[in-house]
Amino acid sequence: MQMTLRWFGKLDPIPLKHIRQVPGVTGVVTSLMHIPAGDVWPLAECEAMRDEVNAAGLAVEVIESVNIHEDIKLGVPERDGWIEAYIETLANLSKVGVKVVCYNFMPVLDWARSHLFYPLPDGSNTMFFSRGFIQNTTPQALAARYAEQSGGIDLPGWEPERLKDIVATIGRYKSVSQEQYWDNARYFLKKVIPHAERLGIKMAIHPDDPPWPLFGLPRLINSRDNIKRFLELYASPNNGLTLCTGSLGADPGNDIPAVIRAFADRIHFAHIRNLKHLPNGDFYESAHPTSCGSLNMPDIVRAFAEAGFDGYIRPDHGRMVWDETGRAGYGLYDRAMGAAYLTGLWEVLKQ
Ligand code: CS2
Ligand code: MN
Repeated sequence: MQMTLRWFGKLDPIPLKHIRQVPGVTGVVTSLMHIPAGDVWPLAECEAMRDEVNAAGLAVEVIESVNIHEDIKLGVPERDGWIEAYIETLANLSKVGVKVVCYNFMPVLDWARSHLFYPLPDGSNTMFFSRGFIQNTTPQALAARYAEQSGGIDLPGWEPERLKDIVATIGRYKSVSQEQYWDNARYFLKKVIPHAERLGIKMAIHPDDPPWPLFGLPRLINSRDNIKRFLELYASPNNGLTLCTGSLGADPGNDIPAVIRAFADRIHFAHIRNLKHLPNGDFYESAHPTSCGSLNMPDIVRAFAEAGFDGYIRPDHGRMVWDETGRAGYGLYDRAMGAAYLTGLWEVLKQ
């Protein structure tokens, strides 16, 4: 297991030297956030990213995310050009030593929450998902709410350039059925995975967050059966999974340790965090320890340890504690506590 922390490059208020001081963390997971989804990541920028991270004494072997252009997900003829660009980005990343690329196949929107900084009784705040709120809002209203609440920091997956045509883009999905969406994923994998194999890059799809449909858009990666179906679309170790406990775990019906055991050889990257289910189906992102949320963390880490997992792990979203401010879910302190907690569990469970 290699412990990492997500870092948003030049847009991140947290310096690499602070990440380096988190015990057990040997690398960062990062991306070139300023490049619009679909455009090629120039080699020189990939090299500069690697050099900056390495100079801080950290590795950069995982990218999260290389986002997929909407035309690929929609399955329109223009997709072939975007797929070629995607492969070029993978080639450039392989040249700077990247081993795993995390990505998602969610239409239009990446993750969604009703509240970015929901206050908890202990004085910290965290991301919250209210089903009622989301049912009664629109994607534009949600985007505006995030823009207002996020303190001027771009949120991953909610970058302004992706959102400016949000209504029109969602409209384009009206003609895409769930089955057509599966076909579009298969088309992407068929073109891209042979190159990933050639380049030594493991592709690791991130589950849909939350794992149920939003705003009538199709969903793929939300359950054990659908993960199986996705991995079978292209049988190759390079067509793999990011196991995100917080995303899959928002549905109490998902048995996370069982999912880990079922697909261990295809899991290349893990986001491990806890969340708290509320009786009405709402949830919030809790601190990592088992006592704080609804997921059993030792059971999850044990499933990885028993499978001989040697991929990358990161704590996922954290709360904001100790008056820290910054990017929702991505402050330093709570994620550092999460990393230390997970490292401790791993030490014990590997014995
Ligand atoms: C998620 C996503 O883990 C996360 O922060 O909420 O933003 C995730 O990074 C992407 O879906 C991966 O492509
Ligand atoms: Mn995640």
